[in-house]
Amino acid sequence: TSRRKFIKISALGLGGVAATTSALNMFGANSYLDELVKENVTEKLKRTATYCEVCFWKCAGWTYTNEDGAIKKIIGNDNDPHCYGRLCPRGTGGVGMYNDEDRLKTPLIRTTINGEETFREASWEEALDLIAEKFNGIKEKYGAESLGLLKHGAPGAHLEHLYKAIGSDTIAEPAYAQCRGPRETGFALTFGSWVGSPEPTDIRDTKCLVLIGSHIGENMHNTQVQEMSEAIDNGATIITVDPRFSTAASKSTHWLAIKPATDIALMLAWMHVLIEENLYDKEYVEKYALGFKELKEHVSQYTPEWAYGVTTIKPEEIRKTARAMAHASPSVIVHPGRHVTWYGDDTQRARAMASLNALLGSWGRRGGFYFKEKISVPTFPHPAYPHPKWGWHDIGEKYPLAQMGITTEVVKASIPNPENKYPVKAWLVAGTNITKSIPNKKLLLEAMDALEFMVVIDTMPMDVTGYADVVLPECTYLERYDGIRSATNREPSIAVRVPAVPPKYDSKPTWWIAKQIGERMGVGNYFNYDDFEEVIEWQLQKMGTSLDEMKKIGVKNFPRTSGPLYLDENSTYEFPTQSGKIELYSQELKDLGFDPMPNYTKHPEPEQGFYRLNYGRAPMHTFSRTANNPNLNDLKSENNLWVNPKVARILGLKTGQEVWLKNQDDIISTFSIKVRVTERVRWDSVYMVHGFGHNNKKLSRAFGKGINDTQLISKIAVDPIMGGTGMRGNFVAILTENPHKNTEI
Ligand code: MGD
Ligand code: SF4
Repeated sequence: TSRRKFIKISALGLGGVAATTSALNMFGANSYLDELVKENVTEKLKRTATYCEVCFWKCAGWTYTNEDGAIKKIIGNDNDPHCYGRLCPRGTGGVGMYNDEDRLKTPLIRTTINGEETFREASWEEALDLIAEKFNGIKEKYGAESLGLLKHGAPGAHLEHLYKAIGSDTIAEPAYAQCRGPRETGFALTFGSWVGSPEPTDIRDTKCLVLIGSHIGENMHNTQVQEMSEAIDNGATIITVDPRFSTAASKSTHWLAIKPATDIALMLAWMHVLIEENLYDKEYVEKYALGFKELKEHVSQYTPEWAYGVTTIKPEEIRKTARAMAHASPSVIVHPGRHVTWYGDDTQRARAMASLNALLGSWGRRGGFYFKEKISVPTFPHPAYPHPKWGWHDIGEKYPLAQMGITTEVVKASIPNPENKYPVKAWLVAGTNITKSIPNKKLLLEAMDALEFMVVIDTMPMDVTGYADVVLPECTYLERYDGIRSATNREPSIAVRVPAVPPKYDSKPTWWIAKQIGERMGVGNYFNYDDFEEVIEWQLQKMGTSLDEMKKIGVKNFPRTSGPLYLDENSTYEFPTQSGKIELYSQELKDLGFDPMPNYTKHPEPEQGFYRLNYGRAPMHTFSRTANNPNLNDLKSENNLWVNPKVARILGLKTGQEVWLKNQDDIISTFSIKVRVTERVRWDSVYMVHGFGHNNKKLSRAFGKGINDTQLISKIAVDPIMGGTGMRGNFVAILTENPHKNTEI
């Protein structure tokens, strides 16, 4: 049998199955949230500074604990530009991560008992010794480069430091090739600058916000949602392009129910109208842009009438919306989106968005995109890192403009192949549930099966832990110090994360785990501290503050030093591109053999009886990480399948009915999902929220609830420019009979 057999529940050491009476009743989110609203005892509670880890907006907040050390609530920090004093429902419910009784409690080591693979509990000493021994063995045999790191979130930074100290740069995270990679590459090609997070969108001052598949409101990025609501109150025009009537669409002046996979066609037509009707920002384009003539010529053929045939959006609607954008220019934002790996031509779609913004003169303008700034955190002294012989860059060399590691390429490099120059032999997976976030599970399983060693660091017994040789329980963000948060914004700011309570069970912070492994691997000199508190204290002192001060204020704002927030119209500005100008025509792409300006390509369409599988977010959940959170699970415990009434009629489906899905490659969903019949989705697609359908029975609330979209994403359109994995070209048929009737799951 396979070494990497998924360990389900048989795990001996895990013992004591959680009582099902559960935290759900005692600590249900509704009653809990109500309690928070009513409770007004803040003065009696102690507050501790933190920043949130429930999603990656990293809002700063305060954790309130009572005299018994129990966490009573988490609220936003008023001085934080990431949240303006208000957390989203997930951030408020973050305490559920701490209280979840299903949490990983001790280190676990894979073992075989009576021919069955299982986990046994282990001490930290034993688990860390084993990791160091195996990692050192792989390092000696193949080189440190063969140690791969797949990470996401705060634990990643500590492990990146460990990896670089050992001599490996084989690092990747799904936040690039499965998320925002194409937009970073596309915008960098055009404006010379990443969009980054939080996006430098000046939404609060905008007069027109254009959302192309970006469902702000369901996608709960705190300040964006707050600023969008402010913009709506101020009378901004909102244009939403989405095949689904999203929450954002319901708040919009214009909802363009575009045929899926045709967005580039719409943007080419919009550019056509802006240029043909002389509505673009001539002065700005002349002063700052390169390649306008070529772009004008390129889009001259893409009339709204042509785009109508492709997108199903009426020509007058295309003209009207283009004029609305021009009317608001330059206080207009064609939002770059966030999860943008859709159809494989995603960098080009991002280029089209960037070019539209350039024509509208919105980059560097009030109500458009501001010039972001952050403050750099000094590096705590350590010896220079060794130079790896190869790393993520070489593994992804097929994709010339990849700017970060490509998870799927690391996966491929882990499957033995004599021609592979960059063999990866072990993985450390931290803060990412890769079996739910990286598509093409077949390939992923093949890779995990071939690995010589796999370690997972997580707070929860997520699906990915079932494939590990060693599982290490990290304590939650409320129980640990972490790196200083310094992100780009209008003004620079920093925030600290300080433990509000000691770690529950036998869990530990990743900074400690990294140091322990480092010491055991002979690179202890890179971890010259006993406690991470010392690192933060040293850095804060260098930044003119102190841990004491930061514990009191949580967030410190700094004045800008890089220049004004917007373009100074009286002076010249050099964009950080190769040419110093905004590149409407990209010589760099041309030289690499790609289209220098975006083109529309037709993408496959579902066959009879199949529907495009579209997926997105719910405001109370983040990917797969929150599904078992007692507070958030209580708000939404499973996903639904949105089905158009026309489809429901043909198939005889009713709201609430349980169905299964089969995709174009005959992959059948393990679990079922309940139908929601709604006009809000087009007849050619179905929709579900990502992150449900968990396979690990240890997740007492989330196991088997809803369908996991990733399972059905077996067909991937890879972006040839940067290696992103387009995931929206999968089609599903709806099964009304249980296909697993006689099988045990
Ligand atoms: P999560 O699914 O939330 O995100 O993908 P992931 O990074 O895999 O998994 C996070 C994991 O981190 C969980 O196992 C959680 O328990 C663990 N965790 C939470 N807090 C901590 C902590 O403090 N320490 C440690 N060690 N672990 C912690 C996200 C990725 O997925 C992204 S960014 C996007 S945009 C894509 N979205 C997406 C999609 O919409 N649909 C499909 N099908 N796939 C997608 N993949 C991508
Ligand atoms: Fe936490 Fe919500 Fe902020 Fe994300 S947006 S960091 S979940 S409070």
